[in-house]
Amino acid sequence: MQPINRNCRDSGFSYVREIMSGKHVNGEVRIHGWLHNKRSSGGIHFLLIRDGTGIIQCTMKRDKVEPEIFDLTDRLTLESTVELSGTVKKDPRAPGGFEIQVKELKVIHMAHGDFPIAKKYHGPDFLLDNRHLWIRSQKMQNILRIRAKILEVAREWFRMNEYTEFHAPILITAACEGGSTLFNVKYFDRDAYLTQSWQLYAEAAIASLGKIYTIAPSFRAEKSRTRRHLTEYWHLEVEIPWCDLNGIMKVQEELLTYMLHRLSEEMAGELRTLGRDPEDLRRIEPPFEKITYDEAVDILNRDGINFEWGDDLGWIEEKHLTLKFDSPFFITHYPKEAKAFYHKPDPERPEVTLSADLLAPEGYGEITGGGQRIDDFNVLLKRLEEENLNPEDYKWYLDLRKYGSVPHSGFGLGVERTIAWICKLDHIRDAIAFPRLINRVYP
Ligand code: NSS
Repeated sequence: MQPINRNCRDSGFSYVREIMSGKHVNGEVRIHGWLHNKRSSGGIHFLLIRDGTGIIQCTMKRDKVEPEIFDLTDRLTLESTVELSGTVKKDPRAPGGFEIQVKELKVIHMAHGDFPIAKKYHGPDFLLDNRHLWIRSQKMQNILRIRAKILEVAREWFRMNEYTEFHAPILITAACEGGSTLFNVKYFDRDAYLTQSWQLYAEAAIASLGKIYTIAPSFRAEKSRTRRHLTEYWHLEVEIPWCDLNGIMKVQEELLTYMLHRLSEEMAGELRTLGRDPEDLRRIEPPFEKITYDEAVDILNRDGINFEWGDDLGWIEEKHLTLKFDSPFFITHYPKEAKAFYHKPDPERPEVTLSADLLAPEGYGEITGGGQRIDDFNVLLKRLEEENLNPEDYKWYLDLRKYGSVPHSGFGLGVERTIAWICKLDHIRDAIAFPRLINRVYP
């Protein structure tokens, strides 16, 4: 094996991405990577080499290399790792328009000949069992690169707008989003839980840091098998003091629009490969449409979907509503009973809350949930009791309404749900490398 510093930029190896941008045409390059695919015909081996920055076709002609190299390449198994050198040529027949005409090739590791993922149809369970290998596929590469870019540009927006990143504990003792989806953890001789949201700690931190955000895992013991629920997902959350419901919707509009526009600029190729026209993202502009929960219920009932006022909107209802839209839109003012205890009742109509969910269009549904928080001690205490939560467990959280309470709002965006919509995925599991689902914690 080679020393690890060979991956560094000054190692003498070129990156495939660079070559595919046309930088080295007619020049000599050295690359290293994995054998993504191979075919041979008429004394030529066509190798597709993947190096983590891209995939390039490398052609090896029998009469242009040593016979041993040609024979070795003949035996080269899929996913073997190699170093090779040759001349870069522009060739419209090659995928991406460039290829390397190989002069030398060295095998670093000859892979076992039984790479489980073949060029044929594999069912979803097989691909999930072999996820550690399936993430090498072109589809997963594209999704994972878009995922990384989404978080990169979100951080960019937070930096430009002077937010501070704040971290809260993962091991916690009080539910944020209701007890039914809490994961229990044995914490020495007592019980603890895995966090559902950073929010309650964020409400403490705004008194220290002002406007803050995080990008961190959240956990939900979701017992339902759906296309949009993970048990472990990444949560982008924001909390802002001196901010009301309208203010927090505005923040979401601006942040999401920035993210979508940046993606359409920087990830156009990857998006197209996944079936998403970058123009779909580029044309999205604030303000987003807003309908109230009441209006949503009216639409559903008018369209023959039986839905009772007070229930939370589920998958079927959201799918129905979002198929009517081609841009994200808010549903506001959910009933108290459909939302967690911390949502501030609307002073003008206390049976509904100052809440807003942002729904992705095209049948995808909720991608963010948030709104204005209760800032009054007594109102909060009453809501805890109404929800049968033990105020003792929330003592520190109640303190925040004793010492410098402030009108404040926040939201949480489900990273994988957002990716699923942007990348037009059928199932949320493909928005993360190693999905955790009700029946899956391996690999
Ligand atoms: O439960 S939420 O609607 N809201 C909260 O957790 C707030 N405490 C966030 C906040 O105000 N800081 O979840 C927020 C988002 C929701 O809109 C989904 O996009 C996502 O988190 N979410 C999930 N994604 C994947 N899988 C599951 N199970 C899941 N649950 C929520």
